[in-house]
Amino acid sequence: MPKCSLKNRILQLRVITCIFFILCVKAFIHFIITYGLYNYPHLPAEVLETQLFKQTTPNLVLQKNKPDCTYDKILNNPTTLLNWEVPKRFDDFSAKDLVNGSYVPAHCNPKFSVAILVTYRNRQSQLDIFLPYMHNFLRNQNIHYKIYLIEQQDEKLWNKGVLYNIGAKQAIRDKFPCLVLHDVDLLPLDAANLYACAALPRHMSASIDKFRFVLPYDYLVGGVLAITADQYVAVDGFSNRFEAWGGEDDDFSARLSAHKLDIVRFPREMSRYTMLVHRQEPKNTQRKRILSENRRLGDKDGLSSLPYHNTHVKNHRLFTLIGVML
Ligand code: NGS
Repeated sequence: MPKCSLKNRILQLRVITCIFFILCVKAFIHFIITYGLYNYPHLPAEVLETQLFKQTTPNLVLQKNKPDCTYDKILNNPTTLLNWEVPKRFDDFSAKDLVNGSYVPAHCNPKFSVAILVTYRNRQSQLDIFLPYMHNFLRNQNIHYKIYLIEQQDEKLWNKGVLYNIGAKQAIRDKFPCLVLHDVDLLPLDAANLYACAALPRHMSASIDKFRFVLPYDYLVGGVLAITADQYVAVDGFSNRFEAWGGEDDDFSARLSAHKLDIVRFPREMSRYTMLVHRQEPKNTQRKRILSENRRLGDKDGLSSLPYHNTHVKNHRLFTLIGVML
């Protein structure tokens, strides 16, 4: 009897050791995977400025008596905000120098014109933070920019792809060479995160506090993406087929990859964002099916086949509103 219980105890110990060993291996594999994405591949810090797409709108009058704006100080600015310091940066706000959501630096001629496209519905409390915060952030960057708020004004299912296509059409009509597609719940934390396009599509929100500052997967383009107007047109914009939450950004990523437009990112210390809390929107249960159908069909739906929608444009001091009825 005592012999048997010793045998049992040894057996038990082996089982516990085995479980412990398996858990350790699992934790190690998880660490390796997330470590890889924590230190995701990015453009080398020294060449960032050379990789940027320097172009302004043709209707921006550059003045001979002013110097060209410079960007090296901004790109090398180590200032970063901790997420709990965020309220300090929107409570203190003046709309100085803003016209219809746009801003042109007064003391120098900018090298970038950027249209910031924000798709939106029913998130007033986030918008009240986003607009002052972003204007405070962007007015420090020596860029010409304009914020477009593309609001879905009906109760139909949310369609972010259609809203982006409508916003992009307007920004391209206004001759913006660079588009930044921006979620309303994301705020940049690093002063060095210059809002400009690169030679290739640039995923800007690589490091979000909600994901413990880890990039969830390497082909993610959701959140904040800077893309030139020409590239947006070349991939035929977003699919118009994704309703409710999810999938449209992965489909856009597949379009980029089909056009051999690799995604680039800035280093992690320049790409941190905080996400404002909100409820999870209802998910599109069909998103995986549409994703795979779109891959089979090719780019037959997108910017060029955007169905007619009733839209109106209205200027506000902090943004230009594009109201959309789907
Ligand atoms: C993926 C979604 C994307 C989404 C990403 C991050 O799973 O649309 O999560 O979402 N793709 C599909 O569902 C196929 S987030 O947690 O930031 O809301 O952008």
